[in-house]
Amino acid sequence: MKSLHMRVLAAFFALTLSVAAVPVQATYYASPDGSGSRGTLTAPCSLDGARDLVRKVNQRMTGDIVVILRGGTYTLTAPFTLEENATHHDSGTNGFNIIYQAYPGETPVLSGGLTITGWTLYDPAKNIYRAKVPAGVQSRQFYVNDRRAVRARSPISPEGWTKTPTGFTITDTTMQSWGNPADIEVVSRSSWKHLRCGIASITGTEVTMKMPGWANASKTPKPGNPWNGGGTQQINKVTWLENAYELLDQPGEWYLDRKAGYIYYSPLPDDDIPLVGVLPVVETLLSVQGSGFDRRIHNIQFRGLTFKYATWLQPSGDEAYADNQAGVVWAELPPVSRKTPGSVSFQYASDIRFERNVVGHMGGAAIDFGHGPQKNAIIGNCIYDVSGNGIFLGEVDDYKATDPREWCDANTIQNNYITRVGAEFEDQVGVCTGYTRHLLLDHNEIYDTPYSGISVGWGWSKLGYSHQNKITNNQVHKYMRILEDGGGIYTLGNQGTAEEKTEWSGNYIHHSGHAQGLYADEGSGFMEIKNNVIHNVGVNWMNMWTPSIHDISVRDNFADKTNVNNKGTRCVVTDNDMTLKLGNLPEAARAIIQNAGLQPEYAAITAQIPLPPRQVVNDSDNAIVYHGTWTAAGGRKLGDYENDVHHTGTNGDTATFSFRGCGIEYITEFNKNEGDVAITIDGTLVKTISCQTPDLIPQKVAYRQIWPEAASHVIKIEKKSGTFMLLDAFQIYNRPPR
Ligand SMILES: [Ca+2]
Ligand SMILES: [Ca+2]
Repeated sequence: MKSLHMRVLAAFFALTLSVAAVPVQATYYASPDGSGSRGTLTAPCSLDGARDLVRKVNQRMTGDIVVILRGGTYTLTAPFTLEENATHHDSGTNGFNIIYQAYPGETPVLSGGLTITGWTLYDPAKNIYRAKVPAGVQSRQFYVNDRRAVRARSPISPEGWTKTPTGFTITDTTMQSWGNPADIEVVSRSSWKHLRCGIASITGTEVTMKMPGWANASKTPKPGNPWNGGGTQQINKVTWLENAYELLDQPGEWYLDRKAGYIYYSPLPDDDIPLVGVLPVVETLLSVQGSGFDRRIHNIQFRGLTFKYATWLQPSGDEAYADNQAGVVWAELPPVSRKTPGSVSFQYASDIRFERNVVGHMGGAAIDFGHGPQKNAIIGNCIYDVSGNGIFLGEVDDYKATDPREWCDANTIQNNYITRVGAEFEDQVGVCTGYTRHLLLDHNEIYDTPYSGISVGWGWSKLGYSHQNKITNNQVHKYMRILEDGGGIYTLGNQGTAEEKTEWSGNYIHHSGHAQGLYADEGSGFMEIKNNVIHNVGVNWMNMWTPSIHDISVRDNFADKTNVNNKGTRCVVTDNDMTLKLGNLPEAARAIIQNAGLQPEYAAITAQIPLPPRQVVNDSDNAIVYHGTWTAAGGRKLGDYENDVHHTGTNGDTATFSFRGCGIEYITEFNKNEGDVAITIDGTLVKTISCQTPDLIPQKVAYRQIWPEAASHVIKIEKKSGTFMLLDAFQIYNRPPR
């Protein structure tokens, strides 16, 4: 075993040296159960212990210092902290780096989660299980089988709620006797905003809300530029109620009774019993902090680390979640702008490299670089299942900064895979920046978001120092699934000068909800938008809706429709091909599509996301290959999965889907005008099924095949008869059903 380790290690260092050709001054080892102060391979220390060893030798560095983390879970009760201040100096020196990286072939996980076991069946009629949690534990998220559970909630749009200056009057007189009324949250969707505010008390039919959260969420502050545009959206209606035991009535819902110290959960059909859950209880997992623009933290790198399970508790308190836009909220009175914090947090940081890490199951934003970040590189990370933004770069309140030391400048965000962000706060996006200059935002893939994919800039106006950013070669798809008034790529505020413009090019934007493709919002100016491909988006492929948007050139793009909204000033839309057909792509469009998103050497990072027991792949997914005369039909309101299907009326048309798993389901509508569908698996015709029924049955599992082991397979469906064949979704089984 040891000799194998040594061989792996020798190969690893040979690689490190040959690639980097940088001398290594010292190497230390940490492990989850490490202790002491030797920090060797045979006697590793704790993570804090390794950092303390570095502190003794990093003031006059002669080479990089490497801290190697062995695999396993580092359970945190406080952030792992690196600092640059009067007391501690954790930066690299003399231009060398301090590198925290995974031991080759192993997976170190920094976790803020508390494992919850000891579940007993509490309410057999409702199938609700219960477990004890330590006194005082708080969280807003809970996971079973690596799957985010649903915080117990009401159905959408509960009846009988009427807004008042201090909250609501309600018609339900039983609510005042619920167990913990002061833990209930009102959740409201309002165009591009997602707002939350806690209930302070319920007396009879009078609901009083928490302050100052209610003041900021019920009448949106309107201080104008640079804080807010036409920001009139606010809590006017209740979209749903959340966080009461009385709302726990669906499989997959959970509730934490923090007063009594119990957590409740109703399992999904494929959860393992006995249950094992994880409750994130730490807000910040990694804290890398300088202490000012002249005392930055710098020259530290992180590679191959996994950060998992963090929470963010501010929305549970009196400040609530008074959304302004994209994860920036109003707090305090009079209101100030505040960012959703990152669980992986870098403040006053320069020359940081955060590369090939995994950040998942986060309760706020995943990664935040605040307070004048400069020359940092966020590269090749896999970011998934985040309550807030995937990456937040810069600040929204530094528009007055004229000192270049204070600017967010020259950062790189490249080849990151970012998916299922905004899981709790639906206004949050894949990558969000405040004011920023010389940003390279390139070759990222952003998939499955409730609002915009990328949001660059702030301020609704000419103010600020944003300048010459490059938003290039990104793929953004399945975005704007829930909210409205956003885009695949969205900018706010001025972005350059006539000589030095911001550029959007080579991006591939497709499959949105009710949304714009490309969206230059208020104040956006001095931009060149060229060579992008946009299809299957909800509204315009290019949106410049008001005269404050200025000096933008939109040319040589490809789109599948002619919808452009141009009310900007000196904005030119010309020489675009708006006749794009997916089945017959021009070579230039095909090249843009091929090139956009993750580069080949980063393609494998997507596989680091833990698979749920099952996974639905909607008919809109571009992994499904359609052959023939198919039509994508959205907004049918017939009970389809994600309210859409593909359909064809031509016998012999096919849809083919390659997947890895141990089971597959073909999900479609059954109806009277449908006929036979032939199912082929891995090239062999396995069955011909009839989809004809007298009455419509949506989301019908028409075919299911289960194998004992996961492997790669191809399923093909072919129309044989009837007026129509439909495809609503496929469902993959990642493990056999119980
Ligand atoms: Ca419920
Ligand atoms: Ca569907």
